[in-house]
Amino acid sequence: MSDQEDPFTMLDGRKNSDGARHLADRTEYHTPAPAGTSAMVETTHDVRMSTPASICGMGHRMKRKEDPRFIQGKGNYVDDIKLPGMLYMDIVRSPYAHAKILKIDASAALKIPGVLAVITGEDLKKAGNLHWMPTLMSDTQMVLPIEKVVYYAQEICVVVATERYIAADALEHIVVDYEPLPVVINPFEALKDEVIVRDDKPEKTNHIWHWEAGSQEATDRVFDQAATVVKQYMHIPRIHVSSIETCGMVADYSKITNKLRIFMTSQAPHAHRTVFALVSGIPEQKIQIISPDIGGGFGGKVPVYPGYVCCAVASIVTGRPVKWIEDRSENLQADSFARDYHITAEMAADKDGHITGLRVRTLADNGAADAAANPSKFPAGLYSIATGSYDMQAAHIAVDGVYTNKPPGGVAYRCSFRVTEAVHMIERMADIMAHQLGEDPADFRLKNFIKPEQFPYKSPTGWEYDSGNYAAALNLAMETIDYRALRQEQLEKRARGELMGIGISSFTEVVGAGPSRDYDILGIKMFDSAEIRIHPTGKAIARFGTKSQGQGHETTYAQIIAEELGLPAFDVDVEEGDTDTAPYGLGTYASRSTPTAGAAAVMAARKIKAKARKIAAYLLEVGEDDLEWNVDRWQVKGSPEQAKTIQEIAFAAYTNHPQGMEAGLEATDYYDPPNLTFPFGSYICVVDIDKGTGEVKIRRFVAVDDCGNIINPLVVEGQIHGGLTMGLAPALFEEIVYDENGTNLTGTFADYLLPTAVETPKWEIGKTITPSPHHPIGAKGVGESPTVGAPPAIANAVVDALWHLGVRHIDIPITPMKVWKLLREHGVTD
Ligand code: MCN
Ligand code: CUM
Repeated sequence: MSDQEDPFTMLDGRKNSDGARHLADRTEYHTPAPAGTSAMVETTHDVRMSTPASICGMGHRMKRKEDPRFIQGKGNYVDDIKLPGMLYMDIVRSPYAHAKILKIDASAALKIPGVLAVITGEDLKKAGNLHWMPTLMSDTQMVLPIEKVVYYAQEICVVVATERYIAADALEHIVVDYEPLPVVINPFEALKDEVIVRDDKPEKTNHIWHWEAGSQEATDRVFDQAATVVKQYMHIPRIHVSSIETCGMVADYSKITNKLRIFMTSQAPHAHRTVFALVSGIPEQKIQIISPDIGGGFGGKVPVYPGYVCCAVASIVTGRPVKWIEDRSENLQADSFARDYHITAEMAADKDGHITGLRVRTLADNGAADAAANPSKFPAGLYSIATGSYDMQAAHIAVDGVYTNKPPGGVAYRCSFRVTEAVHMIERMADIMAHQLGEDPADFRLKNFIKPEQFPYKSPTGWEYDSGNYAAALNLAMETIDYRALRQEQLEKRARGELMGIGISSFTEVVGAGPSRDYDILGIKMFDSAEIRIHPTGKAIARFGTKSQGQGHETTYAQIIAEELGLPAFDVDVEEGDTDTAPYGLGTYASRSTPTAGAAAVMAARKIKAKARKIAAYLLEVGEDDLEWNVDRWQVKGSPEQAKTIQEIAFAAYTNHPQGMEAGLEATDYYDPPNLTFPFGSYICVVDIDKGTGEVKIRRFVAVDDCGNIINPLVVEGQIHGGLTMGLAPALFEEIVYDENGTNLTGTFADYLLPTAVETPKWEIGKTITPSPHHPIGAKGVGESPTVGAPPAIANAVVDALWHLGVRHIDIPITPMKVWKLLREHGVTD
């Protein structure tokens, strides 16, 4: 699509179709911070550390407690679960993206020795309308189809057999008669409603919803008065989470106890249990979901996919444990798809080069169901953070969702609920504006940043940013990379005809949902939880409503408790993921664990500390007010030799506690954050472009991140290294491509490119620390920041190298072929 064409005119005047969620009430998006949050927060480079190494509280570079089992191959993943009498399930998938199903003939398959059952959509319907399931966005999705298929590789029916190979072989003996239907893949075409993807719905339209944030009137006014306006269409393509572990389940239904025990690759086991209970009618206490070790989630293991439901049903039908493990190409073709936003953005600036306004129209290609993982009131997630790190008067963001014949998309890919798309757009627009004005992109940003004294900052789309110091992060990145010298070098190279570019991304992230008044998933409020139990000998177990997929929670939660109670982190075991034992929580995604469950750990520890004080006062025969806390003990003010350590107090809690007090030393906290946290960073990328091949070589990449106070710098650095590589991937390599029939052309890793260590540059990382004023230990989330921040730094660097030739924009992934063609179009040869 050319830059001049505005494809969004076809959306003009579109209203919500009946039945779609209407979300135009802008007040819903406001997330005011609580009264009393401090305005200015000091930024430093130092990690706070207040406990000795023997305790390993916050700030210590403790090695991850979980790693000995992972690096020795002793992890316990779903596919490691083997139960007596276990059966195996495999799935017949559609070769068509859109077709009527005329007949499914399983008779030959059922004759194969070892095949015990074939389950179809009709069977699920008879079992209580289980052929449909709700998506996280309150849409519906077929579990198994009865009338027609709506995407390539869609689940048609499942085979259950005594061995995995028998199940796989039996698939070929199931005969399905299809009648192909016209396919719609392009979302703009889909808006014409010539082919209806979801004719199960009364509305008979592919348009799903319309959503807005900010003020259109105020934005129009600002644009009318602007000195400069830039406009750009961009596409952020569909990509796919490629965790080392694919999705899978072992379902174990017992006819004796009537209990359904499920081992599942789930980022949100409690939420999944509730949804399973509501949809199936099985009493919730009879469902136990266990998320064992997970080999990477990255958002792809938030939704429920049809395979999970079929596996659970297969166990109920056969009365035996059933295992289902996706293979790599199934995973790459059928689920875990993210992004696919078509964006037209306009930015306005005044005569001094101050940004005044932003206008954004977006078409969200959701595929055949709106199965995005977003909070319920936010069909486009937190995309309205789109004004980013810049202070401006007005903004208006409009998004429309549409169905196409692709697998359900919009899932998540280390994205913070659509913040990746927003950050890519605003950081590209900032660069385009700077170049258009002839200003240096760094100076342009420094001029337009929200200033430290403006926090808490109210954005024109209704957010209240908790804290930030954007200039500090960018200045540090510029110093580290020697920005001014690079600009000089670029001029010299350009004079010699060499192509070198410098790209900046100064992003603002938003993570940590709740607050529960605004954030829920299918009505379940987004808080999170921690439960701490200290045993008589002073050792502890802590359980959480979140679920690590590799983020190191077993270590970092223990460090939070160590910080608060002085119990050595090695003495605190952390458990997550078993719904029978962990307190209820919403799971791990959207970098929410630290802002929510991490805060819950602090609050639970403080409840314990308060009880410990009472016990210490009793043991020391003093008043509670005479005591003060010192690292790991309550001591008498002015005579520190009179003290009781947390271990002594724990022993007394079971052996010698005051009369009238409950025994034991434990506490639970359900933490509902007052606001989200707003981590940020500034990344600078230097690229050299090979004129002969179009290859982009990343020469340097400096990343300065700010996630507030840091619990474990080693873990945070690991998150940033991995996250940056996951940001490099969509910038240069990854894209799911469908042909006009809706067939996935990138269904193997030969076609769907992932960066390896060879393609990955040396990440140079740094930090500033601007604590969150409302989080009890001043921490913000960090898990997704680098993946959100990196792609525009790389894209900006490439365009920066080519701007003088007349190149204004390149869509990601920036492949050598795209660059090579652009160079030729702009008259550059070798
Ligand atoms: N941390 C810290 N100090 C801070 C912030 C975080 O020490 N100020 C630590 C935390 O204690 C935690 C880790 O960093 O151990 C990440 O914390 P947080 O930012 O709260 O994010 P979550 O734990 O909620 O993890 C979710 C996030 C998301 S949404 C994706 S997607 C992603 C990511 O984490 N998926 C991952 N990182 C991943 N890393 C691995 N190895 N595997 C995945 O699937
Ligand atoms: Cu947006 S991917 Mo993470 O939220 O699991």
